[in-house]
Amino acid sequence: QSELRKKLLDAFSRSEDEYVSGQFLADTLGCSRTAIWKHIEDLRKEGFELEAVRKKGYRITKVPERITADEIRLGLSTKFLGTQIHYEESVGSTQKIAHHLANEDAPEGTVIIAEEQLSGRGRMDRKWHSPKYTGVWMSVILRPNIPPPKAPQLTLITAVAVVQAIEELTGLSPQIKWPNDILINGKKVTGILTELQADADRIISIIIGIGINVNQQIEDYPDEIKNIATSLSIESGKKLQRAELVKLLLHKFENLYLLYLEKGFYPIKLLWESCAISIGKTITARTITGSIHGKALGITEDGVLMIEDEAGKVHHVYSADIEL
Ligand code: BT5
Repeated sequence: QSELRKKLLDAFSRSEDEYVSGQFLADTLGCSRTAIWKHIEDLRKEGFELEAVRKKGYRITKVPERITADEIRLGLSTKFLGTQIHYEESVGSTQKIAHHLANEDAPEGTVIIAEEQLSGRGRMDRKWHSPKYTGVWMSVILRPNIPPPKAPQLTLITAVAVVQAIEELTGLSPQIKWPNDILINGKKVTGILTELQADADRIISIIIGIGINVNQQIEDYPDEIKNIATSLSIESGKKLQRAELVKLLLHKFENLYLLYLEKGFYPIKLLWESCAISIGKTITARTITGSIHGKALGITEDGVLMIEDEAGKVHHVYSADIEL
């Protein structure tokens, strides 16, 4: 299949801006013209734009945008985040690769990014839908010198960075749903997955997975998430440059992370609270041990959610799914 794809793209490359006839393509690839039509449709699905003119043939008018390491490096203004970028067309999960690289002593700030994930994952082994060329599916390796119980703070730092990057790129105003969801108009546009490699008292590495829906349209979503998911393109009505978003995100993320290492969690907490939706509202938190219903008071200095139930008792919630 990839052999045929290469031949097809070579034929277009050689013809430069001229039309390439269906018959010529069929001869070159050694297949029928109907098969060529299917190949062309596949290219369209991958983001190529092609013009088809009767009697002349096909012409590529736009090649899809990519998020290769070079596209991200071009104009990247960070000090250490993204100095090492591993780019892949298709992977199981960028988290898995990141864990592997972290074990091989990859430096802090290493980024793994893929065009597609075949088994992208959320928390508790839930699935993360990561179709090709439409989103940002990436993992970042950090090695902060903080005690393991503080690791969940990194999820909140990441969430603020994602909000800032989306705001700057699109002018939209995303909101954070504790702990790891970013919503626009009540629908999920980003999920964050923070995983830890640690000893009892020391963090070896933190792997932060970030999935941002960028250019998907509603019909691209499977039924089970159609009503709960959205993308930046759906919300802004524009097609966006994913590499620009990644650069902005790495820049914002590095600034917040350095601020955190220098000044602690308090300044992050203030930023986080200013874009959180659940604070002050009555919510239900489903944890592994049961549900807590009450008013979300805010987060503690450690990033733990505080909920006051009807009897006035304040619960500290470390991990849960929130229903508003
Ligand atoms: C998350 O989990 O939201 C964390 C998602 C992290 C994804 C990134 S992508 C790069 C890195 N590599 C990975 O393999 N993962 C990370 P959770 O809070 O458990 O939410 C999962 C739920 O979100 C699913 O059960 C679906 O209901 C929903 N969902 C799945 N795919 C979605 C999508 N593309 N957009 C919005 N919602 C989605």
